[in-house]
Formats: sequence, C-alpha cells, structure tokens
Amino acid sequence: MTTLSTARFTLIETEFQVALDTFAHEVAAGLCAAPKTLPCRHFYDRRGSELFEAICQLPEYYLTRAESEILAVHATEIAALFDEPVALIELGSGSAVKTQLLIEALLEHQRELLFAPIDISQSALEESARELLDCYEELEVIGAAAPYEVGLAHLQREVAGPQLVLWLGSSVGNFEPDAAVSFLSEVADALDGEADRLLIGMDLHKDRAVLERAYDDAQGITAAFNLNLLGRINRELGGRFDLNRFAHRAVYDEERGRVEMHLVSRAAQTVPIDELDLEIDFAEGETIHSENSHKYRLEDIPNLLGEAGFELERQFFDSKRRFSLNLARPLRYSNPL
Ligand code: AVI
Repeated sequence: MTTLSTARFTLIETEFQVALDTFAHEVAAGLCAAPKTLPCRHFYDRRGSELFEAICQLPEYYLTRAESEILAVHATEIAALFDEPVALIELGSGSAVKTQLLIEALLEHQRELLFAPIDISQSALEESARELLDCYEELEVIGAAAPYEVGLAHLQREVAGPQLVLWLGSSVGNFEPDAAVSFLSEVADALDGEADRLLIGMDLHKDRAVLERAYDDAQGITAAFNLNLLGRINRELGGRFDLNRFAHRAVYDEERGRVEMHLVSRAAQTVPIDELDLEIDFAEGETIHSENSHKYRLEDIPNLLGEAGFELERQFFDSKRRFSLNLARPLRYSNPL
C-alpha cells in the first residue's frame, strides 16, 4: 500500500492491481462460452466512461435525475438523522456530482466532514477530490484507489467513529442477486458501530416501454456505449470486430426483473482476435449478453437487504416514484438486548 498525502487529501493506492490480462481472460472465456457473454465492468475504459456520463444526461435515462431529485429534497433530513458526526464513505464515486448534495447537507449539520471515496479509477478520485476540496474548506478527503472490497478494508483502518456508506446509481442492479447479497454482506460486516448506516440507490420496476427506452435511447448513446465493448477489444486485444455488423438490443425480462443488454450479430461472420489467437464464429442473430440491470419491486428491497444482514430503516422516493434511496442499518444493531 502507498499513501500520498497533501493538506486535506490522502490517496491510498492499494496493492491491488487489475491483472493486465484479466480483460483478455474474461473476453476469451465469455466469447467461447455458449451463450456468449462479456462482463459489464469492462464497459468503463476512458471512452466508455465518457459515454456513461453522456447517458446520465439523456432524457430517457431517468435514473440519475430521479436520484438527484431525492437527494436535493431529502439530504438535509438524512443528515439530521445522525446525532454524532459521521464519515461519508462512497462506493464507486466516479465524478461524485450527486454526492455533493449530501456532502453539503452533512457539512451544514456537523461543520466538518471526512469524505472517503473508493473508486477503481485513481484519476477520477483525484479529479473529484480536487474539485470538492476547492469548494468546501471544512472537508477532508481520504480516497482509496481500489475495488470496493479492498478499499473498504483499507478505509476501516483510516476512519474512526460512525460511518455512512453511500452506494448510488442503482449500481447494485448490475450484480446478480446472489452476488449483490454477498457483497452487501461484506459491507454489513465492515459496519461495526451502532450509528453506522448504508444509503443505497435502487431503481424500481416499472413499465416495460419506459425501461427499454432508458436503455435504448433515440440518440444512440447507449448503443455506442454497448458497442464500445467491441471497440475496446479491437483497441486492446487486436480484435477485428466491424461495429457496423453488430446491433445494440435492450430488453426487459419482467420475470427476472432485469433489463438485459445484448450485442446482436447482424450476419453470420467470423471475427479474429489476434492477441488472443482466437477466431470467434457468430451465427446471424446470435448475441453477446453484455449487461443485466436489475429493477426492484418494493417488497424485494427489505428482503434483499435482510438477506445481506441489514434492516431497512427509511425509504425516500422521487416525485414520480421511479427510484428509491434506502437507508439501512446492520441487523445486529436493530434489536439491542
Ligand atoms: C452503472 N449502471 C448502474 C448503469 C445501469 O443503469 O445499469 C449502467 C448502464 N447501462 C446502460 N445504461 C446505463
């Protein structure tokens, strides 16, 4: 672990390194499987992250606006729920724009704040820390450049006192239900104080047409985001995908409660990937399943949180009840003896 420190900003660089060949291994395994898949975490190279920022501004992608509305309306109330000063730990902070609403409310309530973002991207952490520190004099930032689990373990040693863990954007929805429970159980284990809480954004089940439009917008930005996965394979692994020969598809599977994204081969074709020494055959209409985005019914939320060792304490919704922000506490503190 390396620690870089300047006034009010500490960056923890953990020993974790994305194995250089993780992408290569996962691409090879996913494209040789039947049906073909690619893990959605590989969307976020530089181009993919820019496209995701553009998605968040789209008229069809209501999630970001709905969650921002909830925070704009309820951040003060949320901050006031804490009797003692809390440290704010954020999972996957990215550009931390929505977080700013909560940071402001916490600063009003407790005067000083320790903000501890965890993000795999060191440059995103540094950029957002710089902007926040310029805006708020009473803020201290300790960032961990690491995957969530590793970052949480490191921050446990740095952060004393009550903690509020923030996980926005319905990113939990990109996990399979079992994986979501197992990751949230790790978060619950890490929260060892009675005042510690989790605040988690979860998108809600709704009309199929609204969901499918949110993941297949009129300007084709989400299509470009999905196709960028093939572009990334071309750039980094010597792939020879012709992006015009694949189409973006988003469908809501109501039974499983998830929007699925696929890349559909427009024709029978064989695509070499030079650095993997592979040639991948596609039938016309065959798909690569690239993402699941789970949507939750109200009754699912306490169940999922309960399985992970949390009790749902408060829920906040936007005015159109499209999205939920859920405050939960570790179950071991729910029924004090
Ligand atoms: C990051 N994640 C919560 C987004 C979602 O809605 O599942 C990723 C995304 N995929 C397509 N559009 C946005």
